[in-house]
Amino acid sequence: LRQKVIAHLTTMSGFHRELVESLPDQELGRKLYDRSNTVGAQMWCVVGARESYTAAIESDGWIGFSCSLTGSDTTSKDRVVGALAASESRLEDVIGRVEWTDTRENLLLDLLEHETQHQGQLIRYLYAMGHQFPESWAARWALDQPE
Ligand code: NI
Repeated sequence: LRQKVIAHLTTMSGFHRELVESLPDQELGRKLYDRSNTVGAQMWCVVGARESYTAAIESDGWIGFSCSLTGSDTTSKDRVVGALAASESRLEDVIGRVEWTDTRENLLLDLLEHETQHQGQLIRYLYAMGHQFPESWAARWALDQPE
C-alpha cells in the first residue's frame, strides 16, 4: 500500500503547479466569493503543508508548519510556481530515500489527503471563475470543461 500511496502522490505532485501555470497572473488574487480565500492562499497552504510534511517525514515526526512563501508571494505566479516545483522535487527526494516507519507512513497519508482536499476546493474555484482545467485534472477527476 505504501508504494501505491507514493505512486499516487508522485503522479499528482505536479497538479497544483499545472493549475497555476494555466491561469492568467491576476487570477491568483481572486476569491471564490467574499468570505473565501484567494487561489494564491490555497497554494500557500499546499506549499506549506508539502514542505512541512516533507520535513516531518524526513525527521520521523511532526516538527511544525512553515511555508517558504510569504503572504505577498501568493499573488506572484512565478514565485508560486517556483515554490510548487521546488516542493515537488524535495518531496520526491525525501520519500525516495527514508527508512519507512509507522509515523512516516501516517504523515505520507496525511499529505495525500491534504493535496486531494485542496484539489476538490480548487475545482470549485475554477468552475466559478470559468477557466479550463489542465488536462491532468480533467482526466483524473472526470471534469467537464467550462464552455
Ligand atoms: Ni490546506
